[in-house]
Amino acid sequence: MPGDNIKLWYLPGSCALAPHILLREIGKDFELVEMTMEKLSGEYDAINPKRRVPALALNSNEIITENPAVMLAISNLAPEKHLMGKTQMDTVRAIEWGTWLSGTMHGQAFAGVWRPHRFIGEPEFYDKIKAQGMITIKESFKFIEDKLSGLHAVGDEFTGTDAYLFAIYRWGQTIKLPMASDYPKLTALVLEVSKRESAIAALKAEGRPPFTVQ
Ligand SMILES: N[C@@H](CCC(=O)N[C@@H](CS)C(=O)NCC(=O)O)C(=O)O
Repeated sequence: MPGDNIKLWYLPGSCALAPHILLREIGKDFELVEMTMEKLSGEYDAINPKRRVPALALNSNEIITENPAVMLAISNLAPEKHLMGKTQMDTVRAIEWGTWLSGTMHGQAFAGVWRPHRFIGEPEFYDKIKAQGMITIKESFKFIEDKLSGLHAVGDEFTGTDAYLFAIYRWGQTIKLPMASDYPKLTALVLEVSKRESAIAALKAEGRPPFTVQ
């Protein structure tokens, strides 16, 4: 819809895939700004001095960062779609999932494996940080698997939490975890997400191959 002036900064295949999918769900025009690791500093500091994606601009003056907040802001643009849950308690649950996925699964577990320098200055300890990160990733996927009871993480319809799980599941594939065999309930959930027009289009726009279970 004209007037919202929506802009999303993203890195291909990153956690920003989740809000990217939600933007396609709401069906409003938006602008995508593809970033690289190099572009995360410099001019981008004016957008997000934390030097991370996603960042969402609304009406050119509100800049929102942090995935759960970004997804809530997008959901609020089309409240009738209930993208962060149908009831107030669903929304609470979506935020509960989002803060844990962002803080523990992403900021602790995957960051340990991919960004060990964020935890310790001495490179000789990186392998230990990576190994602990891998343990936490596996524990976290197991936690998700045990928690899921159907094809959706929150309520009985698609929400941003499913999109977030989809983005993170792909990282599990990237690090070659046996996702399909070890996490069958999560695999069924992300397969549902992967069939949505929004997810297919978002992967394509980010230059990623179509999703497949490996
Ligand atoms: N807490 C932030 C973390 C965002 C984040 O770390 N994003 C990654 C992409 S998945 C990033 O920008 N990485 C750049 C880097 O590690 O320098 C959130 O949940 O939005």
